[in-house]
Amino acid sequence: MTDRISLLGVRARGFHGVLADEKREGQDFVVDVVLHLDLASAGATDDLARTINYAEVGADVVRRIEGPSLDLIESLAEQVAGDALARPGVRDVEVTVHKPSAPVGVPFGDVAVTIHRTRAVPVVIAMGANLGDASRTLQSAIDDLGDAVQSVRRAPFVSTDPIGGPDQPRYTNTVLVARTALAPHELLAALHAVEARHGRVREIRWGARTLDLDLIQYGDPASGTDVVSGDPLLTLPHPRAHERGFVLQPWSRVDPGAHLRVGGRVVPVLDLLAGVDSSDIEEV
Ligand code: A4P
Ligand code: MG
Repeated sequence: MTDRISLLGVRARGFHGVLADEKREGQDFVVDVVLHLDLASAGATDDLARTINYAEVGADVVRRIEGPSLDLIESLAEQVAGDALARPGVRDVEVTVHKPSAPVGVPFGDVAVTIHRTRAVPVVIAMGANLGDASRTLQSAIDDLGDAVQSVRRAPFVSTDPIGGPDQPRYTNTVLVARTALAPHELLAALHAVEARHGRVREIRWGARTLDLDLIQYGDPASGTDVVSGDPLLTLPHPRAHERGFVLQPWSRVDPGAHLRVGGRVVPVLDLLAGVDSSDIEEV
């Protein structure tokens, strides 16, 4: 993706530096921020709500420059990058902090640090299949996810009784914990594309399928950074995950400390698992 918003040369007075003089007298800092995000829908709709308001980014930067004194401009750059990545849709950010009056001891034009940070949101994906060579399909689906996810860890494959739907073969299920730079709807689109590649058809609800990929959770409920959505096209967290042994059991194997938001509560996945019947679940 090449779309970006650049806000260059934001200047304010701050008190950052290692020397006592710098902390007392202060000096000007100049910050450049380059945000990488998808601007297509803002461009097509002319709607400010679908992009990032650069005035707000500028105000964040000034707040950080004028904020509590730091020793290093590296730390200031980290704070600015963290603020930018917390804005919806921002995948990547490049921040340069200039300190043109730094005590360098020789004549110089500018001194600056530049950092590049990528959003890496923790996500949980449940996988299921009960037609064809299910384990093989699941393994190749993980490979097909490609750049959509990073740092992927997979639970053991489990064989499970079908829940709901018509008479159908047992399922093979697993769970992935990973990180993504994609927005929730972009990640769901990537999951649907992988399902389609493996011949998924949607005819009967809860019917047999070559591959099912569900987004269980986006963000971390333990730190309150998870996305909660009642949108039927993408409900988060997944509305049935908390009662499904075929999700909870493998999830707890790959991440025993995991939590899931259930209504207003954030509950350890191991506690949820203890409350469901998982006697049908066998590792394969
Ligand atoms: N959708 C909304 N929220 C989400 C989400 N968080 N993740 C929408 C994924 N999709 C979400 O899904 C239907 C629509 O839900 C999608 O178009 C999407 O926009 P689907 O995958 O076409 O249909 P589905 O999987 O049949 O329905 P659903 O409601 O996701 O079913 P469940 O609850 O996932 O159950 N038994 C065993 N043992 N193992 C299984 O894996 N799976 C199911 C499916 C039933 N029984 C099972 C298993
Ligand atoms: Mg599904």
